[in-house]
Amino acid sequence: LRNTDKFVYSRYHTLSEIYSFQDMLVAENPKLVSKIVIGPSFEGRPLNILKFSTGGTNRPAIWIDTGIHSREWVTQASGTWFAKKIVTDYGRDPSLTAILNKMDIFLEIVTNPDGFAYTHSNDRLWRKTRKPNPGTTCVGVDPNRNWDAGFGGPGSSNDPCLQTYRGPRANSESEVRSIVTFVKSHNNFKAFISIHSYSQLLLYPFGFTPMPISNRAELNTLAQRAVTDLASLYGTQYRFGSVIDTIYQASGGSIDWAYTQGIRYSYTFELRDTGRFGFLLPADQIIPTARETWLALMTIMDHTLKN
Ligand code: ING
Ligand code: ZN
Repeated sequence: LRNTDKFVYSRYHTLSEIYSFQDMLVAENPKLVSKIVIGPSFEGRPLNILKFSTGGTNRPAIWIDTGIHSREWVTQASGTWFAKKIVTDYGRDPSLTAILNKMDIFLEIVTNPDGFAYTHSNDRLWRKTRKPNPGTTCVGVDPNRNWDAGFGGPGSSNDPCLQTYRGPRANSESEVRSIVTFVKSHNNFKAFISIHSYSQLLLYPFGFTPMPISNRAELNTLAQRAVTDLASLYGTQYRFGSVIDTIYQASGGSIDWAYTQGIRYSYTFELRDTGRFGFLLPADQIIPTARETWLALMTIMDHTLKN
C-alpha cells in the first residue's frame, strides 16, 4: 500500500487500509483534498471526512456517506473508488470540474468504523454501532434510526436486541451526532446522499411519514434520470420513489433529518444486488457497482449545482 494508484479498488479492505488510503489521497492532492475528523466513534476511532474543495469559504456543499451500516461492504469500497475518481476527474471531466469550481464535496467513507472493524473481526453481518445497552447483553444502535426526524416512530424498534433499535434518544450515537453537529454548523449543504446496500433502489424522503415532500415531483424526475444514467453502463435496473412508498416505513433515518434541515436534494441509494449475494457481494462487482453509481451521483450533483 504505497499510493492510491497502487490501491486495489477491486478488493475489500480493512479499516486501517481505508484510513491509510485517505491519508495517502490527501498527501497526494493537498490542494484539492483535506481530512476533517468530526468526532470519535464510541470506541474511540476517528470519524474521518474527506473534503474536496477548490477554494472559497463555506461554499454550497454536497454530503455523501457510505458505510453507516457496517456490513454493507460494497458501499465503503465504492466510497473509496469515488474519492479516487474525484481527484482523477477534476480538471479533466467538465461536469465534475464545474461542480467543484462552485461547490465542495464532503465524503465520509467509513461512517460506522466500530461496526466495520467488528465485521472484519467477529461478525461479517454486523449492522449497528457497537455501544453497549444497559440491562442487556445486546449491543448497538441502528445508526439509521437514531436521527431526529420522526424519532421513535413506526419502522424503528425500542428493543436493543433488534437490528432496527433506535437507541435511547435521538443523536445518542456519536457516529450520528458528529454528523448532525458538522452539517448544522456548516449550514450550507444543498445535497445529502447516504449510500446503503442492497436492493438497487434510489430513495428520497420521507421514510417516517406518508406526507409527500414539497419538491417530490422534482426529486422523482431527477431520480428517474439518475437511474436511467446508472443503467446505461451495464443495464443494472433500479427502482425509485420515496422510502415509505418503495420499501417500508422507517423513522429516524438520515435523509429525513437532512430534508427537514432544508437540504432539498436528499437521497439514499441501495446499491447492488437484489439479493443473490446481498451484503456478501463478490469483490469483482465493486468497480462496476462504483462506476455505475458514479453516473447517478453525477446526475444528482449536476442538478444540485444548476438549481
Ligand atoms: N436500508 C435502509 C434502512 O436503514 C432506509 C433503508 C433508507 C431507511 C432511508 C430509512 C431511510 O433500513 C438498509 N439496507 O439499511
Ligand atoms: Zn443500510
